[in-house]
Amino acid sequence: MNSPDSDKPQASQAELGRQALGWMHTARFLTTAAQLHQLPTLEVPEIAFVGRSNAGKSTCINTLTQQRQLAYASKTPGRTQHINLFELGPKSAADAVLADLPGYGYAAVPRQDKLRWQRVMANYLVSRGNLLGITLLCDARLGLTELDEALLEIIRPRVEQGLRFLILLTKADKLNRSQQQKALSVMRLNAGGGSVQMFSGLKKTGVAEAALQLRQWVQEWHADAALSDSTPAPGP
Ligand SMILES: Nc1nc2c(ncn2[C@@H]2O[C@H](COP(=O)(O)OP(=O)(O)OP(=O)(O)O)[C@@H](O)[C@H]2O)c(=O)[nH]1
Ligand SMILES: [Mg+2]
Repeated sequence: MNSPDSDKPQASQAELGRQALGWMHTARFLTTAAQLHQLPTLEVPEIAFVGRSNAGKSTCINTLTQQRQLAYASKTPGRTQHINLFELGPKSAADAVLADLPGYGYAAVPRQDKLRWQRVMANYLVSRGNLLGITLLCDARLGLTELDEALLEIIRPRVEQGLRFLILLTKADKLNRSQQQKALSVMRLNAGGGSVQMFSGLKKTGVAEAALQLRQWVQEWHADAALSDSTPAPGP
């Protein structure tokens, strides 16, 4: 049976993509933290960008938000050394936060720092209360590396409990069409059913799709929150 809403004109996918990009463009710097306990406790849902050093996390955030220098992207691996938070939504009523995390696997980082950072990151992924979803960025030419797989193991229990999860294969511009298809198929097989898509900050591939996906997660979160606010507490 049709719902009454089905008579309303549906916004086209392109229009929804534009709305999602408009929302992304509201991003502004919130805060930075070297350690977990320095992060503010937030009520709004948070989406973390994780992946190997140099995978393109900061570039992805700049591309999605259409801001050239919001997150610090650099040719030198290991540039992002703090957790940087960016707020989205109306100025006086932020509705989501993006978290740019330092990358892992950069060989030139001293062993002690590497271990310290791996601990911070594992703790973040396991314990961050408002974490809604994770965007894992992998260089499309490299696919999943051992460290990415270690990360997948850390987050598996939370994904099973409903944590959203998206893999972006970055630097798609470095691959031709058939190489892209192959990289997608291999990753979909390895990711065991999770969403996987191509992304290029250079060619702007997959930008609206990724923005739409993240916006959908956040809209679902807010719809669930509104529902649980309006549901009366169970009686005695
Ligand atoms: N060709 C191409 N280069 C890219 C793309 N995205 C990022 N890069 C380049 O890759 C390098 C690393 O990008 P970043 O965005 O700083 O990577 P990151 O994952 O934030 O790195 P860390 O902060 O070290 O963990 C830079 O030289 C970027 O210009 C892309 O889509 N295409
Ligand atoms: Mg970075």
